[in-house]
Amino acid sequence: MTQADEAGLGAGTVRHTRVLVIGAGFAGLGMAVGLARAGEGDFVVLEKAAEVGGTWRENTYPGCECDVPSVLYSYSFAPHRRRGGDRASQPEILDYLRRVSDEYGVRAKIEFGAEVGGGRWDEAARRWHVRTVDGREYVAQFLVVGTGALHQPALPRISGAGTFGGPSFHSAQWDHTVDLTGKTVAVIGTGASAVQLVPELAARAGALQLYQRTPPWVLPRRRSRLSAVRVPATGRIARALTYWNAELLALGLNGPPALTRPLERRARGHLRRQVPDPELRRALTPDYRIGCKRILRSDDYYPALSRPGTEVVTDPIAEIRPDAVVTADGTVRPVDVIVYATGFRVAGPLARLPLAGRGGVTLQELWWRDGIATHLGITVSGLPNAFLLTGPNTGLGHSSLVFMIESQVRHVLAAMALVDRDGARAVDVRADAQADYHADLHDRLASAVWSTGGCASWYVTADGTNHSLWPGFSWRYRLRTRRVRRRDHELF
Ligand code: N01
Repeated sequence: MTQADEAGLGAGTVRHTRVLVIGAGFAGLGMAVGLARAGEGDFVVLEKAAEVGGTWRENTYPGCECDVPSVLYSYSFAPHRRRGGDRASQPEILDYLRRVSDEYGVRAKIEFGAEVGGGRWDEAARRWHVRTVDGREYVAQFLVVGTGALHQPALPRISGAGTFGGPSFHSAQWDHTVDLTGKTVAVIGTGASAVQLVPELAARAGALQLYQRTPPWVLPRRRSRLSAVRVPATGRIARALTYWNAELLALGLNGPPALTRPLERRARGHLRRQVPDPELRRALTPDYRIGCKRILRSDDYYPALSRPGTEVVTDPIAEIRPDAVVTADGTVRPVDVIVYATGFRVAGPLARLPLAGRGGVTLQELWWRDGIATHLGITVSGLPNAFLLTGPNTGLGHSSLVFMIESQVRHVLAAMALVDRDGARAVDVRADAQADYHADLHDRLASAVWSTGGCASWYVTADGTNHSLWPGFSWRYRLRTRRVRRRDHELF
């Protein structure tokens, strides 16, 4: 059966709506509020879980927080300013999203427990037909996909992993029934999740083994200059100052190595100050350019690694036994619990959602055939009236994804307005406009640190292509997405 067949719909009750939004995380909720604020009342949000929040509902590991200041990692219409510290914890962000969904009146528009199985474009009716896995059917003029980029855990293939006798789980699927007090815990991975959970575990566990394949660059936590000087700034001013401060980093990530050297010096100084043992320091010193992988910010990660009872293991893992992790040098380290802080399958969410566009060709078939290509990371030629939020190449290494989401929401609203103004029913981005955008994007990516910085990361696939990040300033993306250019689109 092809994906297009899978996307076919069965019989049953059908609900008609003008706009169907998939997902009620930051992206889907942002879209819902955007629609409501634009006076568009005829929309439905489908959410597979029983609550809003997306990644902030799923990730509950100890120490989980957002490393982007909350005033920026929140919607512009509801800046989240905190007292004491500029970073919000996971429960606080989840609470913020719940509040937004209530206060902006969009909760009533969300159908919970509605996992989408697929959709197909009906060319004659100019409508999307979407079905949930439990058989509910929807017909919508516009389809907005806000399923998120990072929610399918990646578990490494390690020989014997399945034989492990104790509890083992991924950082995004934390098993809160496991009491780690006094246990010997192995953490595999040293990315953004690990850097947050390791200090918590080091304090709680009896012993901690951190299996590091590549050391991350770690900077001290951002200090809120606003709270330091006690400026009675409004959320809006605080947000603007934080935004422009973050944008400076885009210069370094997209410029020559000389621009990021001061940051590397700062990170090395941080390491020197926090790790007195020269051998451990050597093991924790990265050998690639800062920014090539996500830059981490922590004041308690390095101290946790210097605690008695914590061991940083740099020898590669050879196998896992029922009660131990064995490294390539033959050392057998008994452990009680294994935590996989090993990241996510990047192409996962969209690859699993069959969306059949014009001629019954699915998004996945288009991308397998021609490679992953979009226009602005939002639209795909051949999928009329469908919009991706947090789509390919719209992630950021230096600022807040919420800014990108809001740019996308505005773009979707502008596209809908264009269709209405034109008296048309559908809009499809032209293949040549998409190809031009794609070529320019990948030209700009070629000189960015993610391609040239000498590391492997989830940003870049095995063939060296970056399908994850936006190169350059986020305000350029905002400007680029502000209008829907008539000449780049077919209206019908
Ligand atoms: O995952 P990662 P993450 N043996 O892919 C290692 C967002 N996020 O969950 O570097 C040993 O970054 C792997 O090693 P290496 C953010 O966008 C945001 O931490 O490939 N190790 C690496 O160290 C982030 O970028 C926040 O050599 C193995 C680690 O596992 C994204 O989520 C907080 C291995 C995976 O790191 C992903 O972060 C948290 C193996 N076989 C996350 N396989 C915010 O605060 C993999 N590794 C906003």
